Amino acid sequence: MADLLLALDVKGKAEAVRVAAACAGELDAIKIGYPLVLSTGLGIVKDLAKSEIPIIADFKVADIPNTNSLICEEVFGAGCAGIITHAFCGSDSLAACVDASHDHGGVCFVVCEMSHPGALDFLSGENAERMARMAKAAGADGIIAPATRPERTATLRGIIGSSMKIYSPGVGAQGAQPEDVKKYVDGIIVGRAIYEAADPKAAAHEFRVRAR
Ligand code: U5P
Repeated sequence: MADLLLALDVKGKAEAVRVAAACAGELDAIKIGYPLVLSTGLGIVKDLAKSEIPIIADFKVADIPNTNSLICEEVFGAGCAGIITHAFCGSDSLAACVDASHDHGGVCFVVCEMSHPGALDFLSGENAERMARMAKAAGADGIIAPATRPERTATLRGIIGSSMKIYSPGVGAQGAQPEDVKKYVDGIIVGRAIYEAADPKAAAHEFRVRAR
């Protein structure tokens, strides 16, 4: 049984609020990222707070420790409940993100293996497994692993164990189905297949039921 996270990659406050309101009651969290925040500013977090579900900032943080901490301060100061970071900058950069998240009462998820085909160049295989081990050692709350490669997500689950969460993108527009990964993960992340649907609430409802 997996939660449903909406990847709200729309542009502008009006569209974001429209989709979030339409999906009310069907979502367990909303994931925001650069497309939305660059078009609206971080104030969008307060605008989405009416949804009364956690807002997770997918900023795939990838910098030196001090900069990572400063980014976390802004994200959690804006009202986000969680942040998604990269791990490839190394254990000190990752620790800065995890620690800053926890200092602000938030959670930190770590990208280990990405869902798109190009992930096979760097963000997969042994690199992903090393990053999963690093995420566990850093005390991260969870990892991001691909619904498009369920066998890889199963492998990463084996590395982190059951005490950390896995959120999994790639369901819908990228071709994966909820049934592919739901037994390995705590949440599926769905974007276009919900926010581009003629009836986003119905689409969200269907994904939520299928993820259960
Ligand atoms: N995302 C991925 N794959 C990853 C990590 C994150 O797709 O490995 C994010 C995308 O940035 C997007 C969402 O926000 O998950 C998937 O959207 P969609 O393909 O369902 O539209």
